[in-house]
Amino acid sequence: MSKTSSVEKAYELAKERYAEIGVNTDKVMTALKKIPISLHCWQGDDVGGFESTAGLTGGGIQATGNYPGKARTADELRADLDVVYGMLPGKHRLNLHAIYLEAAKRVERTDIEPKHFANWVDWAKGKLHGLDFNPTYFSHPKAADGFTLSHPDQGIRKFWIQHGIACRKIGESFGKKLGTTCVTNFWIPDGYKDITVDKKAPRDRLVKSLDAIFADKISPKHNLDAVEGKLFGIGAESYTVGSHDFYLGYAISRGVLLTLDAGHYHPTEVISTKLTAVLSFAKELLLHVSRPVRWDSDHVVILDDELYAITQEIVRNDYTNRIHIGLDYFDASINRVAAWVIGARNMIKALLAALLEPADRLRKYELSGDFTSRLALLEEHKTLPFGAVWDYYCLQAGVPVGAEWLAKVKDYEAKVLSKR
Ligand code: RNT
Ligand code: ZN
Repeated sequence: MSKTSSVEKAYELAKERYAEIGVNTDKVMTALKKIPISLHCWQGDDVGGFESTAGLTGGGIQATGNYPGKARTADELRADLDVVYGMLPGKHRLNLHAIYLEAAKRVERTDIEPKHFANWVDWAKGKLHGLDFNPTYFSHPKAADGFTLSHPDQGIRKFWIQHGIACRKIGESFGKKLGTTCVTNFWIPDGYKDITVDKKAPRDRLVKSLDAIFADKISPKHNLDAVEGKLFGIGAESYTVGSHDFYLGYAISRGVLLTLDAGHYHPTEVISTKLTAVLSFAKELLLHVSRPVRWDSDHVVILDDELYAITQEIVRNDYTNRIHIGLDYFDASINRVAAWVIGARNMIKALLAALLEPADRLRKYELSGDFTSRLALLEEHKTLPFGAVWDYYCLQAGVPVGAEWLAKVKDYEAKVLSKR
């Protein structure tokens, strides 16, 4: 039997099994096609960007590993991304950082403009990718002491406010040019390494800086702003100005999006449990799906319990229009293209698994107090032939089925990446 016909046959059988529990797999695949994932550009070059050759410095984040073949130019990064998107069923977005600009001469962060991202926009237009954006508040001399928007020095704060304003304009231009809303996400590293006496003043300054950045109204059709909190960073272990609680309050009071990064909480705290809580009050969320291993390590996203839990929460509560899904990890210890593909395919797979759930039935059991049936069905559901639906979904989309993609990435590595 050919691979194609065995995938089709397995799908027909799987379709019957899901129909038994009231799930229509064809409808599920149609729904899945409509959910874009925003791929993070920074997996391709260890968060280096093209502003200088220094690579990632400061910010309390770190890409570890020295696997050969990282992208050195925007053209190389786009070529790598084309390979990645070719392995993913569905149409997906790209999440850019300000340091991925293209300019003949160094442009200061306060002065960046849409024109510095023209090649990205042309590429995105041609390939039908939406674009998202991030100001870069690290890898810069003015961020070297670990403070940016909450810096005690007014001049430095002003510099970073200007950067934020410039970035929102770039986000707006993406939205306008591509006809799909750009989410511009603000994350800053500000914090202290050791016991902090005045935890209030930096937060007061951060509120003011953010308010100044967001003062100009931009149509939400073109650009949405998001703020991302975290618990700690390397060198900022004791105090983070932009903590979760800080940004939860900020986002809700100002009507901007809150970003939840899976690696930004205490080790046993998960973001999946927060979605319904935050969306009781906030309009929309941005997710940075990541995998923390003992710390905010940004490992490649795998199909683990938390990934399933995140997608179940999104699907069960019909949040696909209120939650923007982005990935955020950077592993430099394995083939970077493969790292992208593994994480992104897992994200889509987990969404598929969640869509295949007999949610109405489970809800009825819960409401009627039949917790026995709830648990029984949840457990039985885990071993239904979800892989057969996934394979068929890939086949239909014209992308590699199963581990077929790996040979293609190895081939690309031999022909392109290893020559860098
Ligand atoms: C850092 C944040 C932030 C970055 C990117 C590169 O802890 O997660 O989102 O990873 O901006
Ligand atoms: Zn993040």
